[in-house]
Amino acid sequence: MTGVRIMITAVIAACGLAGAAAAQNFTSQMQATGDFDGDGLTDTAQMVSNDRGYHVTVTRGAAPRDPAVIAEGPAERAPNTMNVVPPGEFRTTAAGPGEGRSEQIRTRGQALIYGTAESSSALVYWTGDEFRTVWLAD
Ligand SMILES: [Ca+2]
Repeated sequence: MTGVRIMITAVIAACGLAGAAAAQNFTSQMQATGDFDGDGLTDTAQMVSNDRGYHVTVTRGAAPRDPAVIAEGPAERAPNTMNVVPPGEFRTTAAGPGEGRSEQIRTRGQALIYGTAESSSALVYWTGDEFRTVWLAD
């Protein structure tokens, strides 16, 4: 009897898990850390997506309860790359969303580049007061 009861319990548990998995939205996540604002504290960039959409946030080590929302959008446009890059010069594209002109940007600290591997990429860098996002030329 004990063996039968254990087996029934196992079947019920398996059905419960399958139902829970089917009801849950698919979620993916990427994370990268660096010192994006140059204050010596580790900052964390995170991209979370599910079937309702995605968002990218950067949380400064100095303000752990106040993440900055960098980007949001539909799930099908969710970024699939996220990298920390050292200080350098970057050329923005005039074709991306925003001001519609190309610009040369010199970053003073670590920055974040996220995007889709086969398409667009965005640079996120600290201006001294806030995070700014620009679209990069290929
Ligand atoms: Ca920092």
